[in-house]
Amino acid sequence: MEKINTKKFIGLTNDKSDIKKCRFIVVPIPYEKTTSYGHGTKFGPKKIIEASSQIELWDEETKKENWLKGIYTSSPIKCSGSENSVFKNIEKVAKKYCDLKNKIPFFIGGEHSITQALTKPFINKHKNISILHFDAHADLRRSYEGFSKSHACALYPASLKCKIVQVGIRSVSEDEALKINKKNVKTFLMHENRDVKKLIPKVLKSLTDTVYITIDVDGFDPSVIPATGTPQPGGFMWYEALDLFKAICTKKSVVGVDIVEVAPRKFDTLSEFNTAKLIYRLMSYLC
Ligand SMILES: [Mn+2]
Repeated sequence: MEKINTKKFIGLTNDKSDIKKCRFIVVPIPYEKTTSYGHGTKFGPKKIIEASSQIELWDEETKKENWLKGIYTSSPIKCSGSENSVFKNIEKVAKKYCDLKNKIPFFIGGEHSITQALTKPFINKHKNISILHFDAHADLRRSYEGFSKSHACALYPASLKCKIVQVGIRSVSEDEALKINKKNVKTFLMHENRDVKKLIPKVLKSLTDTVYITIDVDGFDPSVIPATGTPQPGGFMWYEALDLFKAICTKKSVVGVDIVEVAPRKFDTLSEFNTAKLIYRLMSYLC
């Protein structure tokens, strides 16, 4: 194959990146407006895709060349203009890919607020969908710093419509504490669920059969992915998270994935490379 096109995920340039033949669609969404502490998530998609060209195409865990299933990388979604118009456009693009048969889109942020728009078409299409929410933060606020379309409110709208299963959570406001483990929201607080082997069956039981996965990279321990806007100590280590994701990807029907909140830093490629490797590994589990 030809190498390297740093604008396409894992540098694919041949017919394996044809949208008609591909199993996976990578959609860059460089949206950033409401980050409240560290900034730079709008550079996440570009840096993650650049870093992905350094991944070995033969996946050492699944022992396969999973890129052969085809990975199409779309051009980045335009994120300039009013918040409302950007969110409408993100929803429109998500619906387009949600409606394609036998393809799994991977949306790469950008800040977590985009999940509000991304999940809408999936919730509308799949009656019995649930969302796996991997994050340090509960993200269940109705609004934050005057914004309802805020990274801190990423899961609030979806929580009114479908089951949300939260893992990695270790930062919750008093108001959010009233919402966790009530109604649609099942929350596995990190400090109470330190043994991932015990956690996995509980998470599988809580999820429905059709699952959308939203991954805020701050769900990982900061030693795994340090470059993120609102870090919290004590998250998932690499293999703990992979064990969890592998169980979900192989036992559930995963219809869409988003990965958000990488805020790349100068002189550090760890976060974007590890995120790119995570995306390719999830694709491998889903093959
Ligand atoms: Mn978070």
